[in-house]
Amino acid sequence: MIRIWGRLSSINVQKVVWTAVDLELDFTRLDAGGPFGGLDTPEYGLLNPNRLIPVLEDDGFVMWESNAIVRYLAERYGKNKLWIDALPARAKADRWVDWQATTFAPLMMPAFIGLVRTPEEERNELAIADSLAQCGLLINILERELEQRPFLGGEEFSIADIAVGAQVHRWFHLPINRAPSPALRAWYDRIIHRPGAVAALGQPVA
Ligand SMILES: N[C@@H](CCC(=O)N[C@@H](CS)C(=O)NCC(=O)O)C(=O)O
Repeated sequence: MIRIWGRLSSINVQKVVWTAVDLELDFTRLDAGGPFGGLDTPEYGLLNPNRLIPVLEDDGFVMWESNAIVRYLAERYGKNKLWIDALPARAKADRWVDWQATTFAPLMMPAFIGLVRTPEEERNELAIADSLAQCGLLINILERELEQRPFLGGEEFSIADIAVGAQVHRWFHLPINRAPSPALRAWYDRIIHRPGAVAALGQPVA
């Protein structure tokens, strides 16, 4: 039995849910974190000593760290689907999964928290502007990449598109004016109607 712990408003939970649904896995998601709480119990501490979401339980095998979970699910259940077997193609796709977590997510965090989760009168406008400027540079990188190929990993949809797709979903839902990025928008339109994306990202961005 597969269980995914975590509220669906978390991007890290969204990536895992998107992966599980696209792999057609039978799983249960349990709300935890944010308003649902539950991360400070002794039981949860045994699942994830960091007391963060998501956590995956797969028949007694416990995993935390969202992108590691995405890789695990894709390799275990997604051969010839979301998982690219051959190197170096896999490595080229895989770098985008790390890029989402180490570069894109932290740089977007001040803009996302500021514009989506903070009342207007409490916003740090300088931090938001800086974050948006940095994100603009990353969006240009994605635009150049997606002018050349349909998906981040090449010709096929892969976990690279899931990780970066969940982040780009947030970008397109920030209440800002955006410079046009037609290749990125076309890619987003290609991936956003997949069952996993609908299940993971179908609720309002919050
Ligand atoms: N690097 C970790 C980060 C996990 C993380 O920061 N999770 C946040 C939600 S996105 C969390 O658990 N926050 C506490 C809460 O939701 O109560 C991962 O990718 O899994």
